[in-house]
Amino acid sequence: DYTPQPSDKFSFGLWTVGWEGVDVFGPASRPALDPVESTYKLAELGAAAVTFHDDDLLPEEATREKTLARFTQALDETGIKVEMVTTNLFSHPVFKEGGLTANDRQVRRYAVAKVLRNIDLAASLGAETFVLWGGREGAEHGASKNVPAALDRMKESLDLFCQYVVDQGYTMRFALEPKPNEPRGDILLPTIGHAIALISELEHPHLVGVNPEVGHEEMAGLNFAQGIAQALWHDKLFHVDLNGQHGPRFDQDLRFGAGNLRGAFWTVDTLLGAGSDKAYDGYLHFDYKPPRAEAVDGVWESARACMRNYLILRDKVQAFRADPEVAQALEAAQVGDIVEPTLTAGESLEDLRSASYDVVALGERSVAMEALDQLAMEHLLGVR
Ligand code: GLT
Ligand code: MN
Ligand code: MN
Repeated sequence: DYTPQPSDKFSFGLWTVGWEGVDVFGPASRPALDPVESTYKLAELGAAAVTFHDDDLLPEEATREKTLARFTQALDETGIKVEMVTTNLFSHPVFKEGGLTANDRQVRRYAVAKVLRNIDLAASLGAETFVLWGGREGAEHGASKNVPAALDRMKESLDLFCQYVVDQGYTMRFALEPKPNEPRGDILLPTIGHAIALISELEHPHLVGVNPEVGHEEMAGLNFAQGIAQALWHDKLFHVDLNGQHGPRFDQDLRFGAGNLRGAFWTVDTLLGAGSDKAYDGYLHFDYKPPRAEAVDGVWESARACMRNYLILRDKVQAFRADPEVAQALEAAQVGDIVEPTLTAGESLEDLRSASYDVVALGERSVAMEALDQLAMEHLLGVR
């Protein structure tokens, strides 16, 4: 059966189940949940870890110590880990024009201070990853943001955070979360590729990777599985936000498996290594929103479903990869041949240039990829 176990390493943002359904057209449709109670509930459902923004768990100074004590007690009692912590640099109006890259210098300094305080908290709870999602880092107007200077400020902040972690002897790593738009009209570091390119300009690039979210790449019309495959190739897939999305529209944050189901199949396949040696071994973190129409029962049903859908898809993917007919189809499609270098060691370019190529025959060759894909489809549809 598809009952999640802590060894599956499922993790949930406390803001996910805690979303009250506030949207641009209406107020909350559900009561606020106590994040400590949610931690017990997620443990009961089989999750291994939780994650949070400073403001999700500790919204005010007056109750900070008391809530932290209750929260750490919940961690002790359930065995739940805090694998990742992140900072809210987007809700308060102070961040309306950005946090780390706001034009206003005071805002930027306040944002850096808010992150630093939260890094200390993350370290004290043993979090391995610190996510930075820059939802307000961007613009609506062409002239309103000097993009190169904003990227300088992004780099400056990340360099400060990395140096701080090194100086404190913390072991956590940072993960940048790309998103193309929403809430800003256009957000800086809109895709996995943009984020990885920025990381290569940092002072401590080995401490910074990405936290791609399924829906965010799909909002940009991109293939999530291919995106995380490239992140894995760069050794930059430090974390992942799993959810569902129906193509390019507003950020839907559906439960994992909803929306683009075929995409979810290839996402799980890629996380498992897609038959190669580059697999993801971090936490499987769900960042979704239980639909506003649901009451509290639907919140827990959707959380359970995220994990269940992952386990079902893991089963399907493993069956696909173990199927002897799939092995033959992969062979027929020459999928394995691509690992062979185009120029053999010791060969010269002249060897390659002077060889003769039967271009007509090569142009007419079978690639047998529909047959391969149909096998995947049939595994997914449950008829194999
Ligand atoms: C916010 C956003 C998510 C990010 C979170 C981390 S906050 O809910 O929509 O995609 O992962 O800051
Ligand atoms: Mn999202
Ligand atoms: Mn996310």
